[in-house]
Amino acid sequence: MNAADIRYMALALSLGRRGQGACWPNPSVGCVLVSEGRVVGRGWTQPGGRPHAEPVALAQAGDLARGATAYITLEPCAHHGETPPCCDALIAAGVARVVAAIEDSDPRVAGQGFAALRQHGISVTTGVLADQAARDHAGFFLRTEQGRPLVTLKLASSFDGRIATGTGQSQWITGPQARRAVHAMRARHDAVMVGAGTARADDPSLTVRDLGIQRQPVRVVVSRHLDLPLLGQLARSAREIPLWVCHGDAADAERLKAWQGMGARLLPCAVDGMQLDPVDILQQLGQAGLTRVFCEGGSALAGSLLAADLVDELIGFTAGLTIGAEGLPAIGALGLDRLDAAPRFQLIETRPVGDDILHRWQRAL
Ligand code: AOF
Ligand code: ZN
Repeated sequence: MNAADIRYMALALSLGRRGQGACWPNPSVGCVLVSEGRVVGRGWTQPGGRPHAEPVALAQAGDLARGATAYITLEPCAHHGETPPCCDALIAAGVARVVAAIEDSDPRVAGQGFAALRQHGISVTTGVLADQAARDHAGFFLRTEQGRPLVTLKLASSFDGRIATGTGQSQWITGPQARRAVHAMRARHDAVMVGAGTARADDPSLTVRDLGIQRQPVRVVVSRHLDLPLLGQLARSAREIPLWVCHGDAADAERLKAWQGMGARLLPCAVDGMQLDPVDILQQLGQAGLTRVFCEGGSALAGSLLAADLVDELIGFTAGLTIGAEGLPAIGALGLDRLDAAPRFQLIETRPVGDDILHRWQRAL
């Protein structure tokens, strides 16, 4: 590993991030081909998950791929899926060296990609910027290893952590720049998820607007009884943009039929006490293919995910206003007595966004 390896891998990682939110259930991989100190090919996993990153970069490089070094953010695949193995494509193109960030956890690949390359005399270096790659591919790894997607929990609140007044007024606590930043964050996730209370109170559309993206994230509403207005924004747009509803077994059959008729996909989930089991919600979403879910509250769903230790990244937008104790707290009850049992996160970023403060926190890996 040398300084150039790190520089080109950083470039490959930034390309890979471009596909986040658009490739599920596949990981969004980046690939850079370098020949004689010059970048001759760049690729990332295409919308829908195919083609993979490597054939895109190889097609760009053409004959210049012969003898080149390939920087790839994930071990190249070795399996015959819907496309031929990327290993075979790298071998056939005459690539001399492969630098990969991290091994693929898909059992169809899991080390076999590296082995195949080495068998063909290609020099393989692994582990370059592996920590960053583990973060970027965390959703894919969580799904293949634990069956659930990565969860980012975003909350926009007052200085004192409230998301509405006592009378339920919530629009708008944070400013237009923060809302725009939220749209960009939605676009980097496979799905946007809210609880039923938020869907009723805000009547959100949960779409990405004004960013010119090709593929809208799936909208997920968690509603045990499916008691949501059929004339709301979500229901009205269910034919154009996927809308999935997680519900319990006690949900009224007529309502289930009505939502299905509107174009929603129903995901029955296990009930745990008074609420849907957050572990099962995420398992169902994982089974349906999601790798990265952006949860925008409300307080009950946020509390239930946090209490079950299912939040991987916390994003706060904090506004310079105070609402007071009558207001609705951003996070519902966690049932904690002891501070040492409180979910703790590491600060990774803080910056002003318009008149608000953005802060991002990650679960320790
Ligand atoms: C790569 N480069 O850009 C991606 C890879 O269903 P398939 O046939 O498209 O294969 C999906 C698997 O391929 C996925 O589970 C992961 O192991 C790998 N993804 N591999 O070499 C890529 N997206
Ligand atoms: Zn591949």
